[in-house]
Amino acid sequence: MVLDRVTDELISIFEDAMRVAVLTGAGISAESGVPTFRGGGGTDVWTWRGKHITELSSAELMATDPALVWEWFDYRRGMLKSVAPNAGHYALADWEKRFSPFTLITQNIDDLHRAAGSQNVLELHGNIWKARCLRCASVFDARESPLEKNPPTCMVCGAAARPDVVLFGELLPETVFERADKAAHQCDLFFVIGTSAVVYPAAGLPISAKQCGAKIIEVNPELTDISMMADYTILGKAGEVLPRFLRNRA
Ligand code: BJW
Ligand code: ZN
Repeated sequence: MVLDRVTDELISIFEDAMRVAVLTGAGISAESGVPTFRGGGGTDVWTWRGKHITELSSAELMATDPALVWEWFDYRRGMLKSVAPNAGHYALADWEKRFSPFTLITQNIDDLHRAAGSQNVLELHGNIWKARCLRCASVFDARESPLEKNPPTCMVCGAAARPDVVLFGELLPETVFERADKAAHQCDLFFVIGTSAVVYPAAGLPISAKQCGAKIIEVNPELTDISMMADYTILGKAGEVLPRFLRNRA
């Protein structure tokens, strides 16, 4: 069912839910001024030096030109350091206090959920403010922007490091995905927020949840591949729609 607002029926479903899982994508950060990857909702598509995201954020480019990959991420870090969470991020941080279990799964690497106060965030595609050593695999905070040295070096062994993000053609962190998949299988309400739902395996999570009997609520200004199977699609912006689930905040 496609809706243009949060109805009383939806609020009842929300209030009666026991186990809630949420998958977010780039759209939730759009109202903070972060461009999405594939556009939608009137937001700009990310382009950089005329190259496409599948080329820039790829395992292949990491293997052939790691300095360029760092430049691309350095450019994005420069943009992200001045953005703040929006009402959508803050609403989800409130939801976390209300449900147990509550699982927040994000494809975003921008750290804005944590900045909004969410305590437990499953970052499927990593975190742009972390680096991973190419030799010893240590993961460490790398918040310096712009980078002083390209590539940054490992704080443990001194070898070159890479951004701790999951590029196209790379595997997701196994334990993180397992926890997300478990939550999708066990929840009774699953929200899909601000994602075009075309990148796998993340896009498979709402499908698993549906197969296990969960209700699916999508929040997106546009219809997506998930809309056909969602029980409800609310056509709207995350920052406007999500706070409305908490009656006293509407
Ligand atoms: C709003 C809004 C507002 C706007 N409010 N909403 C099956 C078939 C074919 C291919 C594959 C397959 N399974 C796997 C693959 C390969 C590939 C894949 O899925 N490709 C597809 C494109 C077809 N997957 C992978 O490579 C993954 N790895 C993998 O599967 O490993 C196994 C393997 C190993 C070796 C070879 C092959 C497979 C890894 C994928 C990692 C993706 N990483 C990226 C980059 C991260 C680093 C970086 O940031 O640079 O993650 S890609 C990019 O897309 C980024 C995002 O997290 C991800 C998802 O995008 P998202 O969040 O959905 O954003 P958009 O822009 O697409 O959508 C925004 C939405 O917001 C829109 O709908 C708007 O309408 C909406 N919106 N304003 C609410 N205010
Ligand atoms: Zn190291």
